[in-house]
Amino acid sequence: MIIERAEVIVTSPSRNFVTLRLTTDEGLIGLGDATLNGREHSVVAYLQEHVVPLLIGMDAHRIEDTWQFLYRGAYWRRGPVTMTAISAVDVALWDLKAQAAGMPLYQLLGGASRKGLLAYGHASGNDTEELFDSIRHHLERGFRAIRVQTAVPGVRAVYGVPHDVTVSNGVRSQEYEPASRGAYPAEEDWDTRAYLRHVPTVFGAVRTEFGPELPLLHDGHHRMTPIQAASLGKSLEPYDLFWLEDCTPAENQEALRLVRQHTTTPLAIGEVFNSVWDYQGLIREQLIDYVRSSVTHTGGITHLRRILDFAAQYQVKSGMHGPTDISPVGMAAAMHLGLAIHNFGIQEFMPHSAKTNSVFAQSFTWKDGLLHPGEQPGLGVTLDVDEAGKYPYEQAYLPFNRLADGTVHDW
Ligand code: KDG
Ligand code: MG
Repeated sequence: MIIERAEVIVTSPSRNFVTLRLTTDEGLIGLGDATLNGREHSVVAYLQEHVVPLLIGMDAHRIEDTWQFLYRGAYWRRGPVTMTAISAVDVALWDLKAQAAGMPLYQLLGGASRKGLLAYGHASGNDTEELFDSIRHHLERGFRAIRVQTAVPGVRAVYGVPHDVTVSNGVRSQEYEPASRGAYPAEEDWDTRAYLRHVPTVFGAVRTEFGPELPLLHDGHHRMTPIQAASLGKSLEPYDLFWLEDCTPAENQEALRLVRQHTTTPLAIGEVFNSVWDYQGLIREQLIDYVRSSVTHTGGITHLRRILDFAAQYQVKSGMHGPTDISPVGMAAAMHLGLAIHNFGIQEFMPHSAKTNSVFAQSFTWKDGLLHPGEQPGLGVTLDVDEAGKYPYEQAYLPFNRLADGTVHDW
């Protein structure tokens, strides 16, 4: 199975996606997600200039060898651009191997360990009424676990809460898309003390309204110092969160030690990580409970599986990143891996738009609150190249934060 063509396809149906498309001498087509939100073209260039020329003529069956060749052969290790590019190649090769074997990818990874994947949706609101509506809306759509994000009094725009809620036929659109198209990032503002005062009151109200059973999650989005994060974890304990995500900026693994000493709220981290080395201390010291990495940004199935196998030794589970900036190809890879591993925890699931789905045909199912990647050979995703061509790339940036005095703060 020889790689004859390797194309990097950039398309923007609702938002930007980058996909690596490999074609073999037998005419099989394998796909890999290479989308790095807000920095898409860096991965396009990495792939086009430095990786595609190496792939032509290669044996597509040699997944491990190709991974090591791209990782070690580059000399420069790790980093989101490199690891996203390697992931795209790795996932496209797994897609091809599974198609060649005539089985869905999860079968090649060891077969199903469960019926389907518990997935959480994103509920949010500017006030309690909006938030409750949004939670009900997600429950009606089948979600059995809900991430709760809320506006903070006095703060203009907050991560996770749509600024412009659209209402069509009486239904509010509650999907939050942080990257905004334009030539400059949107500026948001932030006040950690106001946030720390407000969030526990919101979770209290949600528990009173929806009862003790519903798994609730929350994303701190890297904004707190370790001691602030410890204080939030402690004040949320009565509301029994499934997890508190990214409570501190992720670069400093030691910060989590301090947080852990003060709270039993489960911790999830790692959507901006890209290798096992980012997790080494966190997992070995059992400072986290969930690994947030996506297949897309962490060196593909090959490398994320290695992280999750390491995590399993310490009872740390998966919680793969799954916002809309993980393309349908990346989501399919996550679903196959999640179905196969033993230490699956939960999958983030933010459904893609109809426009996105017109470019990427998918075979996953969503039933009784569980995702399943489907039974088609390979990943089960195809890319309609003509349809993709209708949506050219549009510059888009993630927002950034400033404090009241103008200081740039983590977004
Ligand atoms: O590209 C950035 C988003 O993927 C990120 O803001 C989403 O934090 C996120 C989440 O938990 O889904
Ligand atoms: Mg997050």
